Amino acid sequence: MGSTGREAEVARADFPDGFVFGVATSAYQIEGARREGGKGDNIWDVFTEDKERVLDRSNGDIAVDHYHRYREDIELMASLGFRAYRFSISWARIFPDGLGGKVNEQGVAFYNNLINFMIAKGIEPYATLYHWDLPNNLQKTLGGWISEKIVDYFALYAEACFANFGDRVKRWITINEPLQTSVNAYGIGVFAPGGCEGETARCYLAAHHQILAHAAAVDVYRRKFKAAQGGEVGLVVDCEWAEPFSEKAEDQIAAQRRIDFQLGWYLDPIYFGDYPESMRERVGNDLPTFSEKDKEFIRNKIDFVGLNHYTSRLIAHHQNPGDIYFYQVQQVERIEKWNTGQKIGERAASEWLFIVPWGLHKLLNYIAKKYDNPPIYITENGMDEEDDQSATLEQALNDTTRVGYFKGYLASVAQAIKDGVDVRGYFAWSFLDNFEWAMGYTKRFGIVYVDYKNGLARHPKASALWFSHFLKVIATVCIHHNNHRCAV
Ligand code: GBH
Repeated sequence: MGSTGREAEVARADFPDGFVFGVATSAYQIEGARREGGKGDNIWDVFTEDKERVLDRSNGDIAVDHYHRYREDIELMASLGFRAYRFSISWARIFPDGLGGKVNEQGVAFYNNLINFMIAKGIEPYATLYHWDLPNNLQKTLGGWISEKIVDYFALYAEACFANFGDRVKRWITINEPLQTSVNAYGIGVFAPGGCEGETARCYLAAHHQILAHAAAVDVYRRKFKAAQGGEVGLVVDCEWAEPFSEKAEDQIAAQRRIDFQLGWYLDPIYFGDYPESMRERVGNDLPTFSEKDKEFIRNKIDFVGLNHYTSRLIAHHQNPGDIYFYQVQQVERIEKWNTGQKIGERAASEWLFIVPWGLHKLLNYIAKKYDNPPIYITENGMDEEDDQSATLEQALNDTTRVGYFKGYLASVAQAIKDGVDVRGYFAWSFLDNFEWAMGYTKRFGIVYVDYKNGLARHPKASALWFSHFLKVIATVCIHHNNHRCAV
């Protein structure tokens, strides 16, 4: 299928020797074991107790049971040829009440086992500290990311992780997609802890404190761990490419504004010391201000940009857009088709996900130009299919559209590298089918199929096998030519 008509061709040799290929997951989406190992409740545990919150009324209590099956999962990952794994640490396993008083040794032991096993199998750990699963106690007692106090609690948690795992983990990500926590969690409320309709200021506060918390964690790392451990700390932002709907100046400006409200919101403060001007203009007093001290503190507190990217949209200027206040503030309209009726790309299962490989090429060039060519890791990229209860296993494993998706997007990354963009790695989302937040288990993002009806058995899909082939071709060639540059 594929949106470009003809499928892109791409090979491992189109990427530099040291380029990292991995897969990504997050704790709440795969681990399960909600009440095991001394873990405390997090906001998703509590949010999903209200069955109406999730499309299939499910939750992550068991998820895909990775907590008990991590060895099998890592072995499969290694056998497919992946050499890096981006996973997230569950805050409430380390500090069950979030307060940072005393680490939960069982939680530390779980991640020690996971990391040690990974390394034994030749897989480099990329650890995310926060992928949306805030200890519920911090929500209950402080209001979570709405409170400025969260910054100190996050720094304590980050420090505990650096201290316990940093001898082996050299690539850290502080926060996954702060945009989603701001807009979908504290703003609109489709994600935990659930929002508060009408109180738009909440989402800007949640963003503000995430930026400060990120910087505080990087600060701890640089002061106390960097010299001995020698690792790097980045932030993962998510951004769609915003393609102007027309040549009209107002559409061009709207598309830029859309990127400001997704990417600039988080990266501008860190690289330039303040929010984008377009946000200040539109949001006004709801947008918090950074003190001079804050500005100084957050400036350049980042070693690499992690980019989660899935899709692109046509963006037009709009005077009176739809019903969601966040877009009212932006005053942009997101469109799926050009005037010709041609769609921007085929749709995946999720309503928001169109297959637009060229959008990634444009976005990577945009980031390089805007932020002075920082090191970039693509920390998530992928697509989903519907959980089809009537499909046979054989049909479910034959994910040819996803193979086309990866080929197209990887070719786009290779092109950006040729343009001079400093992209260092790529992680497919996701290794396993998993709990897709408000969509529950109705959407499957995995390159490995999880059979929910038969003991959660894992079966690699065609895309996993395609990746395996893609990754191993060069290894064979290198060994053959005894080319030391390629020897890993
Ligand atoms: C990523 O977010 C997440 O990091 C990851 O955990 C997740 O599994 C993956 O995407 C796939 O979704 O239509 O109102 O439900 C990507 C950004 C944020 C895009 C939520 C889609 C859906 C909002 N996504 N958004 S809604």
